[in-house]
Amino acid sequence: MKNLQIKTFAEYKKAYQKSTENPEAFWDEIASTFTWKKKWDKTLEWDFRKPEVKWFQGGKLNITENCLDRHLEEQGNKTAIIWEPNDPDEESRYISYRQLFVKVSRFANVLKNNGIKKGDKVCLYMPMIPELAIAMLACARIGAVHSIVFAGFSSSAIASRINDSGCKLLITANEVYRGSKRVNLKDICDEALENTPSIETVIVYRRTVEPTSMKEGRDKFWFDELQKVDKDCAAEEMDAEDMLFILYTSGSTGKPKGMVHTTGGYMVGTTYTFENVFQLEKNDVYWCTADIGWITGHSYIIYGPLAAGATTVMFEGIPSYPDYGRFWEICDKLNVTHFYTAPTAIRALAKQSLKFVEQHDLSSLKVLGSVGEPINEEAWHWYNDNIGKGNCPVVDTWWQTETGAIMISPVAGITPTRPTFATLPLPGVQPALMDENGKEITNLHEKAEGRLAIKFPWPSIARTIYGNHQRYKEVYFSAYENMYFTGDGSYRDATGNYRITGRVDDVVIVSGHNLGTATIENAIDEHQNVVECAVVGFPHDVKGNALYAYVILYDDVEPTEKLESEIKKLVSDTVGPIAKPDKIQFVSGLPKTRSGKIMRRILRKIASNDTDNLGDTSTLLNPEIIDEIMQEAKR
Ligand code: 6R9
Repeated sequence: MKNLQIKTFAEYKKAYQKSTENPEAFWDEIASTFTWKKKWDKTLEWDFRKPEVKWFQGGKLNITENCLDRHLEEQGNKTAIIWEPNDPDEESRYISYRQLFVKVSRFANVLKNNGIKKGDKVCLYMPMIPELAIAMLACARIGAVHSIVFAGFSSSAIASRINDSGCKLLITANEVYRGSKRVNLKDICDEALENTPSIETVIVYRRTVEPTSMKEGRDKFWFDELQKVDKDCAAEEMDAEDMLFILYTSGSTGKPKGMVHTTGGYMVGTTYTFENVFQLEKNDVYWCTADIGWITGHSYIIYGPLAAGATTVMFEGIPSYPDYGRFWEICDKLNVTHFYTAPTAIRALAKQSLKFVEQHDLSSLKVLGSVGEPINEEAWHWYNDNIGKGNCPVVDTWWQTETGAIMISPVAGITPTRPTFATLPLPGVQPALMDENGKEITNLHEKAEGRLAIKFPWPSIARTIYGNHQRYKEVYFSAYENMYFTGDGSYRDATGNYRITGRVDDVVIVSGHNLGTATIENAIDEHQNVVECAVVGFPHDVKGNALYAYVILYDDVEPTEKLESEIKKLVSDTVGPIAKPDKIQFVSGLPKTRSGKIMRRILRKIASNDTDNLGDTSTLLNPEIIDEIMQEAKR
């Protein structure tokens, strides 16, 4: 694989050109560097109109043989995962490729022993501990499909995800440490399990010594189960297009979308982009601070880095505990060379005294990465100057759960960076900037703004929405003919560099988490005193965006602070604490179009205190409501 790493700007250009002139030959060469049980017959078959995308058809493989087995001979003793606990006084764990291989194989046997077979769905609701990595790879080893639910989500969010894909088994931990807090995950699972008939077995890892409530016949302890099996587990033969995992992401309707990723293309896409964007060398230590519950953790803590044979850090805690120097302390302690985080974390840390940075030696750092939302100019410079000391290229990587792998990004040290720009598409990625008439803006030498689409398939594109191919077609393939629509707006400069300007749909990114406003509205509507509501995002210094809820109450209900906190709690309980609105304004009506649609554009402007030009309000049914809302807006 290493021989396919781009090493100069000229090589980047050459690779890019080849990838557009002959995408099949380009990806064939890359795919050939992996371990396949049988080579594929056909590189690509696609039709975005159906939509259908198939890569490496007929190829047989197991992704864990690529992440584990193939490294054993040459670097079995190399550290695969360094685990850093929440509490700095607890010991770090170093797991070599050989140890990880044994642990994964053994736990794969636990899954088998509990009746899990190829194609079965397994839900993981776990803290950031090595057992999460082990469990996900164990699923992949036997061809079971993992569906990881971020361990900050509520019981009803877990239940709906389990039910959507019909998971048979749930893996969780008794508790999780998060800063100074301890959260009982098992209790949250138990609540979810009241409404999840498909779950037959629950496997519980004991993260703490606290007593755990266990249901006879259903709940089993991780360690007890390990005692029952041996350590050898042959890797299941998977078709390149067999499902590897489902990961739920917010959409603009209430129901989250279960994005389906398949085995071969996802492996090739994540590994190729990992190696090229970050440019790791042999003894480097790579740390991505994302949670494995999100796509960034799937692709760039686990699959990409392990397939590339890298050392990947997993951190259990949060950036502010025990103090705001924790990230930098870890970089210093573990000699981190590559550090990949989100703008929301950078902004939060940039607000603190510089002494938290200066106390630690950051000289091991070589490359910095950013992902999850647009990075503003100030945060970019703070990161570049204070963390990178001006010596580390900042790779601003644009991509999505749906794209599986990085799409637009600098190649560290090789292609130019530019503050707030994700810059150029990686080889294999053919972006298209679309104007308001739905036409592609083809002149690459003139600056332009529009919506971002992709013209040609890449190997790690999600293949469908689980159980709802029609929705997949509507959301991604109906905005523009024969193109994938990203949902993002973008600006392109006269040298072809892209800057992503943000979502153009009803998804708001709060602290790097994608939240569908419809899901939150549904939660608020559940309150007995609420008639109707509308939720929008507004700019926030640290979180990037925060949520503003406009709520209509029944006539006989007094708007009180108590009611406000009840509504916040309701959102927190049904969606998760990250979805709690910062501001709630009680209103007597919402601006609506004649067809009954809430005009969120106006509500967004009011929430952002940007009311000089509200745009065209002539199509409103009730324009008078705007003055009322503006006068009482919460600033
Ligand atoms: C990987 C990930 C996807 C959305 C995406 C866009 C935003 C991600 C970005 C970025 C500007 C970047 N986004 N990376 N915006 N610059 N470098 O975050 O996936 O959680 O599915 O979010 O995040 O709006 O459409 P996901």
